[in-house]
Amino acid sequence: MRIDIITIFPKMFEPVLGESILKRAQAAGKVKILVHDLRDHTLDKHRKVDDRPFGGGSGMVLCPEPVFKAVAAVKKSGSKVILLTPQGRKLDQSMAKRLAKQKHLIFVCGRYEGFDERIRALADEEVSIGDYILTGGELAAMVLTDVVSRLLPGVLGDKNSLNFESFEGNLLEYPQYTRPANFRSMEVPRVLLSGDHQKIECWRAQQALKRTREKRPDLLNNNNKKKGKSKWTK
Ligand code: 6GU
Repeated sequence: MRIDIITIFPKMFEPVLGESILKRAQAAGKVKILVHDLRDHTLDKHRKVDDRPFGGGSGMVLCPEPVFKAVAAVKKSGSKVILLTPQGRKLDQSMAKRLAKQKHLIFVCGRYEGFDERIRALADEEVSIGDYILTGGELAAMVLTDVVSRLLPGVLGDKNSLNFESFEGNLLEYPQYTRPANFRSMEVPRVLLSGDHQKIECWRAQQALKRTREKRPDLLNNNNKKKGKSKWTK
């Protein structure tokens, strides 16, 4: 997959793209991520990307011209243009899975004060990462890059780690333990040390359900939305 990110703060992305799984995925050629400075697509010597709003009001508004140019410079047939804005559809795991099937994503980072409404015409989709306001779309673009990239074939080493994670089949993940079996008098549940794989599976299923009921009952009342099935709900 290829991801192009259009932003006025390209440096914000360096530390995130340059570490850990995103770094490895790029090095292995599983995903190609290019960050573009919106100011490179301005025509004036001040490299101006925003202006005062028509009709008055506080703050500055992102101008359409540089954004249209920047998108045109990377767009090919089959590209999907996504505008990061708090007005977008809220990101969830099923949206991530759908986007992970695309060949080419273009993320346009909006600014908190707003962008010219005509920029919306460029977007195939508008995406938000939650009901709160960020100072800009950059952190949202990083979140989207991360959730999509880790779903690409070969990005996560262990195939199973995708199968049983949270939100599969609308359930939170079961509790996990590692050594030591007794840590400061806190014991690992005995069943996990039993070696009885059927029992362990059963315990994990019960725990996942219990946890979800306790922490995120909304996920259980939300079955209509998700298509993902876990082995527990088959
Ligand atoms: Cl995509 N942008 C901004 N500015 N705030 C947000 C957001 C995006 N998603 C949630 N809050």
